[in-house]
Amino acid sequence: MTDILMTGPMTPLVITALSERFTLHRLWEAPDPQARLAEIGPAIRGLASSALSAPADEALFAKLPALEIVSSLGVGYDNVEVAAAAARGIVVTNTPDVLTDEVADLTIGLLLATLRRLPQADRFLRAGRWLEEGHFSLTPTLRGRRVGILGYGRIGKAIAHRLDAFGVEVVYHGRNRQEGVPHAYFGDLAEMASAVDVLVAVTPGGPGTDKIIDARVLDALGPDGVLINVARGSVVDEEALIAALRDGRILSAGLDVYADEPNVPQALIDMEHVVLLPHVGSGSQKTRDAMAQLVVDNLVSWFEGRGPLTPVPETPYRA
Ligand code: 8YV
Repeated sequence: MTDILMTGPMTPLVITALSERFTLHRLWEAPDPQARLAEIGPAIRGLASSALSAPADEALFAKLPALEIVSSLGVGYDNVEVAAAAARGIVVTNTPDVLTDEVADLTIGLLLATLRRLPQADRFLRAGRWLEEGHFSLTPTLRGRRVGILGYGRIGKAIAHRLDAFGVEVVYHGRNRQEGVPHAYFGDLAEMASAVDVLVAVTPGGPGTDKIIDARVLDALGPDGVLINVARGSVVDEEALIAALRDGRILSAGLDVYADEPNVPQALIDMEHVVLLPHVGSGSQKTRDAMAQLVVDNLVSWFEGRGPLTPVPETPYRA
């Protein structure tokens, strides 16, 4: 049977399905993972990985000389060093499409929760403050806002489509202007930030987008501005964000992702006017099961000689 490596725990569905068809090596369970890796590394032909596993990088690939494919859970694959994989002829797959609607739904939920302060209202009621103090304070609103989407890919478009139905204007920024789309393009992120009062980050992580939402962009968003980040923590300069929130240079933020997960800066936790989620964008049972199945299906398809199902564009496979 083909040897597959898993460096960190993944959902039971992946572990069970892979164990049935392959020899699955669960590296995190070994008493000395490095010693185990040295022993089994030469036989490994597939790697099952996720954003939460150890990075799939050159240091790991160097120990896996027979590696053919990395099947990664998640649409984002900044956990995989794709250039190093490409150089070694290793194909990388991710799990696009199956989570698009789920993440877009969650983004709308987070946006409304942030503007209308839903978690704060819930806490207010539970603390008995409705009885003691009367009505909850009036909140900001989505009404009349203009939303800028940073990252107008599959999920970005699904968010924009939902916002169209909410009757708010949507614009976008990305590397390129896209033809035949219903939303206006901004070639410069800071320019878009100054033209909107909600900025939704849904762009891939990695070196190309590292801290692109910096103090300048946040200042352009302005004192009534709200940042929603469902992308990667790396996309935002977290220190600059904390300072902007603390100084009232932006109004609020709804965050699902952080620079050093699961560590969330205490400064954010201490702020009553932000909404913080523990990276749950795709986290429904149904969607995570679909993502897990796609991780398995990519490996099965590859090792049955049918090619990868959802290869990322940077790695060598050509259909
Ligand atoms: C995580 C995500 O990957 O799809 C993505 O890019 O951010 C999430 O779905 C998921 O938590 C698995 O690690």
